[in-house]
Amino acid sequence: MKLVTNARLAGRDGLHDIEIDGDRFGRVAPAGELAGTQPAGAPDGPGDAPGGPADPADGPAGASGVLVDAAGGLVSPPFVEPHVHLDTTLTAGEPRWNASGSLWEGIAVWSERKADLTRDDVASRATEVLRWYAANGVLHVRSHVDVTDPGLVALDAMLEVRERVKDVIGLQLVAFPQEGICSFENGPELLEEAARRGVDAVGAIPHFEDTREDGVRSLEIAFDIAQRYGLLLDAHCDEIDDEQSRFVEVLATLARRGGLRDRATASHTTAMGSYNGAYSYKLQRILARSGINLVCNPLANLCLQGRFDAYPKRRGLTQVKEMLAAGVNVAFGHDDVMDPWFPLGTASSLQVALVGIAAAQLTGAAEIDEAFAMVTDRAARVLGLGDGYGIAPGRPANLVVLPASSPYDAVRRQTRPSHVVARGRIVAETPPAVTRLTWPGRDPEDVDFVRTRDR
Ligand code: 17E
Ligand code: FE2
Repeated sequence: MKLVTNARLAGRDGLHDIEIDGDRFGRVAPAGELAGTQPAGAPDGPGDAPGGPADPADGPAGASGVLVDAAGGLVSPPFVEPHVHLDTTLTAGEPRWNASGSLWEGIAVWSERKADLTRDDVASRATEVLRWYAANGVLHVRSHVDVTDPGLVALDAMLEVRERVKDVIGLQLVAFPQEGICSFENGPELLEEAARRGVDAVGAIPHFEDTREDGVRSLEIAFDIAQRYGLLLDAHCDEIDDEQSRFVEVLATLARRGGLRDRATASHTTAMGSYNGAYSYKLQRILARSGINLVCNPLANLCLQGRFDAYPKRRGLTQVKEMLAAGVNVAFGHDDVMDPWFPLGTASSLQVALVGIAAAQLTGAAEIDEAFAMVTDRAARVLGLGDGYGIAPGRPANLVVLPASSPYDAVRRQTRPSHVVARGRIVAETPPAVTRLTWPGRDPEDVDFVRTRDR
């Protein structure tokens, strides 16, 4: 039995100790109450760096060992990435830069790059970014994989990667028909072959199909495959600044009538940024009744959308605030790390949350907490993790220790986790960064961006 001690937990007063029994959580109790532990001296303040792993020589003899002393830092279930493309990652500029910055040019550039794919190329880029995710405390990742490739090269590579990383990261794969289902040669057959080879979810891209009818048909095909193979569904849906792109109502209705409900997700849904008030209101009800999830990808879509507008230029994002208020589960995703659609990123969920807050205007105190939930609990719901997620007895022992006093503080100061624990083992450690300020005429002092009053 090991312990994470002196943890600040969201929604609970005071500090707690958390038992870890092998790769599972045991009991959670107020600090010092579990057998063999001692309450640490009161931590000095929220900005203090957590200390652990404790020197074994410090531990009480014969008692449970301290795996990490969180020293009053925020301990959270790990971050969850609900939407990224790991087969395209780290290809920005190959074979050429996306000069217009539009989604459409991105798809054309990727189509050129796709011709050169090998299994090693895909696996090594995806693995590198998964290392970044783990270092940032993101231990569950849903990746789309382009299956509009007669050789399914990326798919086979990603199936192998999913197996190789499973001791640290739970990776879900979505068969994503980037160039269409109905509008691509053998599109339906490739999608079904991907289901047969073992993806977790089926995708679609109705707004990219040649006709509106093909768009509807493509969703019917995707739902049919998902249902026959017992898979989740996650479609790129209405990723266009066209107020007439309304496939999300079709997706939600198929999910409700077919019973897939919260096992279905509509990603991007950027046309919502252009819907009129009357239709938006009607849509809120359709989506809430269906139980589907939405994933908004603010980094990518703030950049991709509005490219064909003069001023005023539209934003092109999911109606995050309104859909949350209507009771729809909405999460924030990264979408891209350095590829033809978005050239930046370090696979950090806190960076996504910060940009999401600015993009969706989630600036109320409760809304900032909600944005943190959108890269943790809400994203876990998108993946359908159920009791495979969260700090509670019997669940997989995955957590992050953030040197922060609250989710608000973690988002604002963009604190990387001091410790990441996966399946009961420490897999990443980040020592605190210290900036020394030497103001002319004053003694040097350290600046950690914690508000003096919060110390
Ligand atoms: N493909 C697509 O259709 N949309 C995106 N945002 C990305 C790939 C990243
Ligand atoms: Fe995407």
